[in-house]
Amino acid sequence: MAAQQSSGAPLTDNPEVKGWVAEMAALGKPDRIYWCDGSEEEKRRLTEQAVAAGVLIPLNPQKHPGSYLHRSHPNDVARVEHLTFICTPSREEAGPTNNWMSPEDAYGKLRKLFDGSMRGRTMYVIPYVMGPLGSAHSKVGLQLTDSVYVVLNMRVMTRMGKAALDMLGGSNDFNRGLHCTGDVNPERRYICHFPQDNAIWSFGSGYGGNALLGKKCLSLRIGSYLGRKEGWMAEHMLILGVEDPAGRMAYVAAAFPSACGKTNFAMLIPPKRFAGWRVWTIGDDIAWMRPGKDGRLWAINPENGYFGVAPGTSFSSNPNAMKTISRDALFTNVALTKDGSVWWEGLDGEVPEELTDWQGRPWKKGSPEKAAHPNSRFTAPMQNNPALSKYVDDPEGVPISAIIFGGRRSTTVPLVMQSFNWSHGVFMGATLGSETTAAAAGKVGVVRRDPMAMLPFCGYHMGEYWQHWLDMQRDVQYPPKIFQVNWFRKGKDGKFLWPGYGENMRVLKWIIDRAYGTVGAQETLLGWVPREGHIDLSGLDIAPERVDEATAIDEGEWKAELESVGSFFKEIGPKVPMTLELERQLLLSNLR
Ligand code: OXD
Ligand code: MN
Repeated sequence: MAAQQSSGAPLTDNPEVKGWVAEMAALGKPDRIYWCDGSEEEKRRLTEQAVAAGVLIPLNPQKHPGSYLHRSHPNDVARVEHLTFICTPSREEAGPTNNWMSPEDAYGKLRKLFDGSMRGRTMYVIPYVMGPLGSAHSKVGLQLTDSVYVVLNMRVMTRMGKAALDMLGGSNDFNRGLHCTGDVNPERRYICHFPQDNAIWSFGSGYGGNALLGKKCLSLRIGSYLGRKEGWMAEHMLILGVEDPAGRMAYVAAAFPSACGKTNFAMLIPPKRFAGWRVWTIGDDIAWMRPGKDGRLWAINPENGYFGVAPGTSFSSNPNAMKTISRDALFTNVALTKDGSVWWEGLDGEVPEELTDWQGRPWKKGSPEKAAHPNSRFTAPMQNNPALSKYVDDPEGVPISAIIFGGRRSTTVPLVMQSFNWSHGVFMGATLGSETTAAAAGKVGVVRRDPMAMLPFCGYHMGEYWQHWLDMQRDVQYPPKIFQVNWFRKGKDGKFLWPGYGENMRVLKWIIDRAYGTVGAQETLLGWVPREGHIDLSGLDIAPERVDEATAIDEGEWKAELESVGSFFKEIGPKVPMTLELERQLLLSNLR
């Protein structure tokens, strides 16, 4: 093994950890090994090195204290679902919605790529915890990487450093994550998950979801597998707390497909009408939920920061996010202004005359090309969020009263609907659909089914995952009530029927009141919906007919919907739980 630098001594005596790191170093053959301790001094030093190497560009310290810009390789700007594999002994375990490779093939292929791939580079050892330090519900991971950008991002997104090794102690129960940016060649890019080994090997990408292994890879793909094995749930959900003027708190978890406004919803600021109400953020992307001793479902956010989509984020869409990224933030692939500030499409104020675009090229106002990449991101510590819940580090998490599933649908799905019971709620989640961007072009978009918003993130067979959801009811005496929402329904005029953003508070309040059983609803063939007077509309400047239209149910549209769900179930195959197919048939048989 190559020489270590002075801070390269292992920070643990754990023989399993040391043995694995040595084995992986023998494969990658780095020049140096560096163990991250997570200290402030280390952050300063690594940031300086990243700036010197051109990996980070310092921003104007007056406008963006402690913040930096990173430009990724232009071919490496998003998650790569087609290069993401679940490597289980049989294809059947991965199921029809995942790419599959046998562990043998995957290890064989990747070993060749990793062999010598860190020559001339430093291999960073990142010990990290997903979830509050010391919580019995948290998981320890170790990520090895050749990327200082990854180290600095993992530092924000996880509880990282010596504390993780201390929490692990002498245990062998840790996720083994190996990452190498390689030469970012898409031909040699693989994100491989080995659920049975609690291992992730990621090669050829430096992008967030592919390279920050604690996030999608461990917290969702491996997490969902572990959750089924151990009796809990890893979900693509935000968690928020709603506090009423009397100080009563209710916690809600909500799943929306990527880029449907989860971060905005998690940081919602109630409108004027709701003076005295507060929404507190627990998490904006991932929830780990488990049955508590008191019979309720309890949730923690495994993450420690936000990795949010920049375009569209502004003081009008999400003031809390803007405050969160006002300092100590890392920006990836946004545009740069002349005075060292960041810019993206949808930011408040005038479009600057001139910018440097996300690829470092000069850009002029009016250019047909976007200045910031549409998937450009910010990474920011959750402690910066003015709406951060004080329970975010609570080792037990928070009790969930309601679960929400939401997609982007211009027709069919009403503003809000409550399920009849748990299994009907699971049906709502399993059949969640969202429109592709074709909808933005004015046409009715193509609906892609995205069950529980987990299509790209479920680490095993989708049918078994649904069964696991159904089975959880047995272990949760007081299950959360389940709802479906749709902020994106359009009227005949092609315009959105509901104003969204902060006004979603009105829907949230109905949801919470329903969970407590303190507000009315109308039973329909498809679920419970609010009727006139049930949703507080005071101070909202929209015609009541628009709200009626937003909450209406069209039987013809639903017949088509349930038939399309039938085709989707056929794609998933014989593992679709009988309960869900019966739910579908029951609803269908009720319609004329
Ligand atoms: C996503 C994300 O793509 O959270 O869902 O980054
Ligand atoms: Mn996400």
